[in-house]
Amino acid sequence: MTEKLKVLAHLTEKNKQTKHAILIDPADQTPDVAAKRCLAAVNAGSSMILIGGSSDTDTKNVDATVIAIKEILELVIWAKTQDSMKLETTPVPIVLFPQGAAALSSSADAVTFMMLMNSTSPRFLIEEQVAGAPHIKKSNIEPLPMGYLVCAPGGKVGEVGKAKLIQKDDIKRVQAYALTAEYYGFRLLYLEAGSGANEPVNPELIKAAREACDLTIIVGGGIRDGQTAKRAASAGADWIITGNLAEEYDDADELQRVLTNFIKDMNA
Ligand code: 1GP
Repeated sequence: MTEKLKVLAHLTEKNKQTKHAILIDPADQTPDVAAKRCLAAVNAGSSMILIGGSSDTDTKNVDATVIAIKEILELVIWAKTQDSMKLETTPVPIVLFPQGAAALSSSADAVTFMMLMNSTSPRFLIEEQVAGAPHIKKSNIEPLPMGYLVCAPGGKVGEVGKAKLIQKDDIKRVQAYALTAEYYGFRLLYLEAGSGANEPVNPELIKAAREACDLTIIVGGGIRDGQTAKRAASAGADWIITGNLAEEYDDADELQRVLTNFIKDMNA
């Protein structure tokens, strides 16, 4: 991913099919295990790897995880093409989804440069971003301008991020946030229910956001099967993120099968 804005173009590409991304929390698995899970996801058809977590991540474990994933994906590409000149990049971008400025890695392709729009704390609205921006510039990774909205139940990220949660029936509010995100110039809008949520984002909220703005809509939190993903996709999600799902599988072949079916069902 050497050209400017290449990852943003990949994320915002107009596509009838909803895409899947796997979220890896470096605090939950070793870099080696993370790399094997990512390989299974890419083989299953996932289109992006997100790296992040809301606690216990720092530059050291994020960096080690990104490097291990890059290595395993490059090896596979090399084995397929037998052409080391094509090793410059991996086709599936590795994107940081940081809890704050302290969890950045210069080895990634891009970073979601996000405002937790419904936070009540200046730290998540602007301060972490100001602290991280010079590091992003220095590492030459691509910033992806994103509005991040935590919806009920919200989980840990809602608590840590001091979010005034978007409730299931807050249709007008989610629309106002979606418009605000567009007017700020963000290109992506992430509707988050919280990792491990017992209920995903209400599809009605996704639909409302879709109608209110032209942004690329990303949805995650509590999505564990293709049917649930399909409901979010039909409501207007361009990307579906799953984190916990992959952590349930230690066997890479089994994970690949599960994710292959997930992606198939999502777009059925
Ligand atoms: C969390 O939306 C993601 O930021 C993924 O959530 O772990 O519940 O899939 P899950």
